[in-house]
Amino acid sequence: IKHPLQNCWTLWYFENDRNQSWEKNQREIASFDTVEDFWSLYNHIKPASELKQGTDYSLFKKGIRPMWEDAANKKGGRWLISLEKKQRTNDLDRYWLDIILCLIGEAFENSDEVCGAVVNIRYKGDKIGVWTGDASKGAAVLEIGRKLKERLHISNRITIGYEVHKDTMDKTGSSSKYSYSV
Ligand code: M7G
Repeated sequence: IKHPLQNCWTLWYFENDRNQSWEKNQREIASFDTVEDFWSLYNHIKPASELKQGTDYSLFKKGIRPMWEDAANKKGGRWLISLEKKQRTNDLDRYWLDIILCLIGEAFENSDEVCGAVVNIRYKGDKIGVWTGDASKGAAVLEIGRKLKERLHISNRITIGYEVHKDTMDKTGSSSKYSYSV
């Protein structure tokens, strides 16, 4: 018997094709709801560090699309981990796997608030976001942020911020406004 997960999760892949809308470029790869099926999927896809620039992996609870517009995301936001270019070699794959294990292992006290996570492979610096469903639930958002930092062994000298999707969407300049930070 396989070991069941509390939730069923869907892995998505995004590749930028300018002839199609952003939403259409999000492709569902596979869903899994057991530990064993997670590892067989994980072991046969490329690690994030080997993806092309401009692509994303997203892992979301089944039924939630990896976009702001989804009903489960529209009042939410993300904890954002912005990596320096050189961290692709050392930290990116480890962070992404640790985050996946936090998600599917329901590591947070407020795991119900978690919708999914996204890794963006970008020339200017890779990013990982952990998406939660309700930005107004401050205590839950902060607990998730603190646990993330702890589980990823991110130094206390580094601050990570939580961005409300609405603010990301309306962002005019490059300055981002964080609603919470830990
Ligand atoms: P990004 O890929 O999150 O980061 O956003 P990047 O700037 O480092 O590449 C790039 C662009 O993708 C945004 O400006 C939007 O045009 C589009 N985009 C990103 N997200 C997460 C969404 C989304 O959830 N919904 C829609 N409609 N567009 C999005």
